[in-house]
Amino acid sequence: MTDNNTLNHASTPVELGFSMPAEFAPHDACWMLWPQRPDNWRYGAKPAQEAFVAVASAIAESETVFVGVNDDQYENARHHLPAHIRVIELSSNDAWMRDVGPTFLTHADGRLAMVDWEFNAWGGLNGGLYFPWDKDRRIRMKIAEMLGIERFILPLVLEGGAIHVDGEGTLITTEECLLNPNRNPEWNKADMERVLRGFLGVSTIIWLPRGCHQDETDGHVDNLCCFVAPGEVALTWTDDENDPQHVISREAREILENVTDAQGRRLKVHLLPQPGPLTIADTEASGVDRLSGSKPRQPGDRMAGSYVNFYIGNSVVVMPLLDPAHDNEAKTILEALFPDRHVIGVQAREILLGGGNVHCITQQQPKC
Ligand code: KQY
Repeated sequence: MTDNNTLNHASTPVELGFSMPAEFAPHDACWMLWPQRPDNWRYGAKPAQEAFVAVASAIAESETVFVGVNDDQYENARHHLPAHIRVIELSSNDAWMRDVGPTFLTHADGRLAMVDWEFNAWGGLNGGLYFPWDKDRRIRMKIAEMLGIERFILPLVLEGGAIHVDGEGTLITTEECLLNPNRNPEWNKADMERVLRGFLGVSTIIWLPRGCHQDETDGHVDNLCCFVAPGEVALTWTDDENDPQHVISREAREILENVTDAQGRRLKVHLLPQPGPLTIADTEASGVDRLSGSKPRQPGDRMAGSYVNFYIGNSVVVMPLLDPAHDNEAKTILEALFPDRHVIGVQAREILLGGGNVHCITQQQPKC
């Protein structure tokens, strides 16, 4: 296997024939991590572990699921996860595989590769969510070793949840995240577009201004908006003009309805109702250890709950259940958007309490 830093090479992954497929293209597997840190997950992560088991089990209905676990939790994870889920020792600082895992690339000749971005725990020492993040930074390299695939190293801070692609040349992201000074202060927008084109095989980049209100990732697009098919996106939505999310979703909708994608199509925008608004309860905040260097959880804080944060598997869609007042409506919409897949709702408030949701804790490995 080559340790291939393409910045020092003549060819980019795209020049070599690689590109990033859409999430709705066929998968070989899904990768996850096991939650355990008590300063992010309440009660020693026991309730979150139950939710992760439910997500892994739902995804495993249609693809192989690997769950990476720190050694001190290995036996516990192996005990709680069903036998057909592949539990491997893989050290991490937390459990956000979307962000610390590989961005996989495929080649028409059947090869799989990955982009290994830089990672700084969502903002480094300038607003990042924990310190250190050294184990997280080694995850992509270890997965490349396990799979024996090429790893294109790119020293651009980017988390997987910050981008969505349609596999036909279009990428969606947010300025709030990618252009945030706590990620890549030395990169301008044009530099960034150049490397995204060269590494992912996209030609059209749609920049939305901001992600969801109070999203602690600095506005990951995967909580706001995602592709559900070529030329079609889902967007989190509230009609309540007094809710700060309304203006964020409205400005995104205006952009999405007026852009042309890489194939020259106008996008069809499907609206998913926003759950809640959801806030952290006293009993939930009090279950989280207070340690210096990690983000405190305060009672009453608004959480960035969104039904857009779902995972598209081979024959399932795994969606977060977050609010009995809106869960059924959101599920019905997703069922109409994915008529060939079984939409499975998973109780996901415990994942949201940790700062993300189903999409953030999963990473698909495409079929080659
Ligand atoms: O939403 C994500 N992609 C990750 C959230 C990280 C939260 C860490 N507390």
